[in-house]
Amino acid sequence: MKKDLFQAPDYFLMDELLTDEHKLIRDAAREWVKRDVSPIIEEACQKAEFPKQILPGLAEVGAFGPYIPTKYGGAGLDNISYGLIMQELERGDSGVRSTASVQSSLVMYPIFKYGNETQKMKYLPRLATGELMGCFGLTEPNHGSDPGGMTTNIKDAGDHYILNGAKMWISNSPFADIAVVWAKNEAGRIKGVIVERGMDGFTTPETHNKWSLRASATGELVFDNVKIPKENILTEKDGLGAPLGCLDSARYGIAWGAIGAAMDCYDTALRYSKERIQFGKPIAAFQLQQKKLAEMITEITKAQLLTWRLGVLKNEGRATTAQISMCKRNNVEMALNITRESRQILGAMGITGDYSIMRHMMNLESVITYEGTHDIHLLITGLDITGENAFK
Ligand code: TGC
Ligand code: FAD
Repeated sequence: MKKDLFQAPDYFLMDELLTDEHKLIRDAAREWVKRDVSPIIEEACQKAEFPKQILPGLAEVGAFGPYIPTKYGGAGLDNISYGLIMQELERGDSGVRSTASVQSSLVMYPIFKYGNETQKMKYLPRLATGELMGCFGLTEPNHGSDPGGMTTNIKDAGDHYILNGAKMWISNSPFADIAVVWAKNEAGRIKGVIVERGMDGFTTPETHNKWSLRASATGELVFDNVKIPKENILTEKDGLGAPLGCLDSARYGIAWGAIGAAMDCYDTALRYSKERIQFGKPIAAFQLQQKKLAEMITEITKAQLLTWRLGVLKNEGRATTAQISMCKRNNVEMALNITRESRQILGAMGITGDYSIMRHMMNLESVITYEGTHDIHLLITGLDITGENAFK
């Protein structure tokens, strides 16, 4: 992997919309990615290994629970700061952002929102430092887009519950210390359960042979009569709306993250096009290459503006599920298109690990599927504007 020369595109002077604190937080994450992620990420990806050594750094840049109050160990930041951190992490690699998204939005968020005070004090401070790592189990082998059909279940056994079932495609599962798992009770009501590594009957087999998100660990969660203490059930909210509420927060982070991946590819392609000489001049001087680059910066700029506005709405408590869906869907597709165009600008070099583009492209094939597929987000918009439910 070449030296990380990244320079962030800011065509519409978006920096002027950020506070000094936002810029400080973003720049710290950007510098950390350059120093500690870029030099090691290509090898981790080639070896299909999650680089665990980056966990303390992720905690230091505030990537674990940025918006969780300081009382519980979080950084107490606003939603734009959270988004900017996700943008910078995904600029490095979607898998790095994934680890932080899961920890923040899918593990800390449900404990913060739906847990009682004892649960918050027990888990959140240690999740914020990365001493404890978590994962989120919603998807099952037979229920992906339709999580409401889940069959994982808990049964009341007096002073504890018994958990049975299996979750699949779970980020961080192979090394997570705890899992926030969604399961139905006898009445068919979905409950949040905190499962701890070491509980009898709980295993986390790793999923191998991925061509995407290779630097992120993915696995299953298997529950075979796992005895769950009653104090491990999230008490403050249940029903499908509870896990879906967490997804709003994670999808918001992904919307920002995808911009990071797109910016990295654009910046790489722009630099390459100025240096690569064919037919006696830089390829940047050919109209066809300029078309690609000009369209890329236009799409990045549109996404930056859309996403910043979403962040403002989220800070005001006004961002809707449908707005978040539109933004996630738009930005991930935009980023994937940019990986493909920028890969072409690099010619054959674009397929090598000397540059980050192909890795971003493969990663984004997961990002466009997880946290709601591209189709599901379109249908969420469709339902919102027409009032007609086309899911079922
Ligand atoms: P539906 O009938 O629409 O809703 C059921 C109940 O939930 C409420 N609700 C929400 N509540 C809070 N926030 C939201 N965003 C909500 N969306 C819906 C809704 O009001 C209802 O409440 P109630 O009280 O009436 O019961 O549910 P449905 O079964 O029709 O499904 C709708 C659909 C398809 C949109 C939804 O299920 C969906 O989003 N499917 C996609 C599944 C998905 O995104 N899975 C992601 C798994 S986690 C993951 O991928 C992590 S990757 C992480 C990484 O590595 O970065
Ligand atoms: P399916 O739901 O089977 O969909 C297959 C196709 O059918 C898709 O194109 C979809 O758009 C389409 N489709 C489905 N329903 C409809 C409909 N009603 N109308 C039109 N088209 C439809 N899950 C977790 O719980 N936790 C995690 O940490 C997690 N991490 C992940 C990490 C990776 C690397 C990946 C790839 C996935 C992860 N997931 C995780 C799972 C992810 O959320 C699901 O893959 C996703 O929700 C889609 O489910 P599925 O793969 O079962 O596809």
